[in-house]
Amino acid sequence: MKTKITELLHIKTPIIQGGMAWVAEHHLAAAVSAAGGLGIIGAANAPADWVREEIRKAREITDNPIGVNVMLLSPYADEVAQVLVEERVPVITTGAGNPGKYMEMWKSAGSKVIPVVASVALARMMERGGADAVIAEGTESGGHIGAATTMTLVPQVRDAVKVPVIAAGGIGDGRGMAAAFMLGADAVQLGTRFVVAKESICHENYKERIIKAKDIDSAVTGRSHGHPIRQLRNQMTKEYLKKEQEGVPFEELELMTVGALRNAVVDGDVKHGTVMAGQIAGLISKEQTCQEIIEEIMKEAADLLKER
Ligand code: TUI
Repeated sequence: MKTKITELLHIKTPIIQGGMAWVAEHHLAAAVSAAGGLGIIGAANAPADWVREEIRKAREITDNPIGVNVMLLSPYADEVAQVLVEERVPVITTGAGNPGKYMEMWKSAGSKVIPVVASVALARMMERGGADAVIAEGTESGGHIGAATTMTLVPQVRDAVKVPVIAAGGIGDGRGMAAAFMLGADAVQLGTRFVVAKESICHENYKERIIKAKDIDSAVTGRSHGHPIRQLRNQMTKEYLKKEQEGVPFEELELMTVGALRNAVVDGDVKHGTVMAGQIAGLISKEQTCQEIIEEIMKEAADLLKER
């Protein structure tokens, strides 16, 4: 399928894998890119040297383009930004903030820059600042979320900017992809479905938790202090939400979550750890290879879009 995004990024299929902390490392990113989508290495809170190594390891697996996501709240964001220039990363996505201060250095290095936006205002600002496309991410997503739904955000961003729009949040199959295209998207970004990919190094307990999840199994912690995080309900969210309701200060709540995502993803502690996942987790029923996932979604979406 050809779209503005496949042309811009030199990829075969308009499916992008989200840059998820701890999960989106070189095995997953390379597998998605090898299957024709765009794999993304999630820099998250990792040091710049780790990011450089992951880029190089991914490049040993596939010659197809691979991107990197910069989580702008990271203490290493400046160093990571520089590594991406040195490594000539073809596609850079950003999350959890405004990447304005890096735009010039990345653009002059020849990278395509694609910020995640959670509002029309930020989409407009990013376009003015030179973004090559934007990812309109709805509140259905896992992890750090904005307020607008994908259904409402995507068409409004579509109307507000001229650059291509990638829809994210709540998309897990070909129906979701076709729907996003109807709303004006030129590509989709999926996270949760790729967490359970065979090539994902995520702990089996975490994958199993997603596969067993039901439609209303997600909770949002941190709303009271302006850092909302969507994750699957467990002992951790129960305690956190209770403390939040009691008005426990932000600093104390933060202490509860230190290392909690790693505990879930790497060690498989899905009871006390943070199990970030989107609302679409309830739809995801099996572990498949990235190639199977991409082929299945593309076939389903193409059939639906043909029926128009
Ligand atoms: O970034 C994400 N999702 C994430 S990042 C993450 S790691 C983390 N762990 C603990 C605490 C905080 C983060 C887990 N999930 N998605 C992209 C995204 N960006 N969603 C929403 C936004 C966003 C929100 C506001 C982007 C820009 C923005 O504007 C703020 C500004 O500065 O204008």
